[in-house]
Amino acid sequence: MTEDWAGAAQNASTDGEFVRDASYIGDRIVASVPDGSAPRPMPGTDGRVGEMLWPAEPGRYRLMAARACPWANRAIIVRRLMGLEDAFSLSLAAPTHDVRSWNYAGVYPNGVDPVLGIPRLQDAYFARVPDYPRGITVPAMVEVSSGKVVTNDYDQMTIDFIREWGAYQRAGAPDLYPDELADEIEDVNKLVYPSINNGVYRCGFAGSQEAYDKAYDELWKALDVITERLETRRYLVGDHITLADVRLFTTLVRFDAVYHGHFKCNRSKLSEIPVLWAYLRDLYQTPGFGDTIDFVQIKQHYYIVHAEINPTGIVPRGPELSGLLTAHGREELGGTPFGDGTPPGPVPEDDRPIAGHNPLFPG
Ligand SMILES: N[C@@H](CCC(=O)N[C@@H](CS)C(=O)NCC(=O)O)C(=O)O
Repeated sequence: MTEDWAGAAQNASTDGEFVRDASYIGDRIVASVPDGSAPRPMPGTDGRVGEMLWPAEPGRYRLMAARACPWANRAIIVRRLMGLEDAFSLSLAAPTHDVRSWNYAGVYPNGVDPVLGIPRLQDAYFARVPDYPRGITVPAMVEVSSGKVVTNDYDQMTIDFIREWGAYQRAGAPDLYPDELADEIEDVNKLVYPSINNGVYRCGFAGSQEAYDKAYDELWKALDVITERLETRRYLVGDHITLADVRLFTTLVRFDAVYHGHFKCNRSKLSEIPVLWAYLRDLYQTPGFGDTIDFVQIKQHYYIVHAEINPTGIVPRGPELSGLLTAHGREELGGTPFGDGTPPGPVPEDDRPIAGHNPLFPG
């Protein structure tokens, strides 16, 4: 495990390939927990961490996130699209951190999360599992009353926001994971997750030229496939936004600002690929997507926390990103962003990215 730059969530194999630690506190928060009071072990298990069901209850949990992180960004976007702001609150960690991972210095009064009263996210992990040995990662759902992490499984968490919190979603929330499209959404993910979402990390954290070359080739091959798919269709799956678009968006939106340079994903910038650049602008301008982004925090996080890759810690000023707001013309491809649903309303003031950190919120 590498402990020097970002805690323990990353690993490298002997041939220099970046290997992501994908094990989680994988409890789930679900619409109803069978017989009786929660939490209860899932049927057929002995109740080890990662196998409990918790009930979806407004006010019971807090989403621990950070603007910088693409995996947390998914949870922030889905919470907003589904209108779950009143169901669970949002905590946003500072963009940079040391080996003890995410903290609240400079973000909340006295550097303490105002609801949980903790200075570091690790306190919620240790409350659940003393000496928790893995990465202290965002996103995580924490039970407010006990201060314990319930789950940090970013992917299951977002699916559960969509499927299990229905009673608390806003009227007009889109179905981001329709039954009839779920298989296709997961098929797309078989390419997007390893080669693009994780692919950029595999380029950036490669420990050998061979590992980097392989990751780079896979990334660009996958981006070419996705470009071709998006040439004739407005969205990745079906004719409105789905979880597939959310998953891809959080990587694409960071691409020119971070992955192109910092992670050496530099065959070209996204802004030089007309189809992908238009797709990104389309999503960016869709309520719930671009309005969750803080480019300053994103750049600070990657360029400062990854001291191994960027020892000077200098954060680049560019790129100029106001082009994200230009017309994209993708309406012509048909489809409507929210299908039978409606867009979310304006971002609640407390959840708004800092003015000047996003072209949608000029300083
Ligand atoms: N760990 C999850 C995704 C979440 C994740 O990696 N979050 C990163 C930030 S983008 C994190 O919290 N890193 C802090 C740490 O490892 O200490 C996975 O790899 O599947």
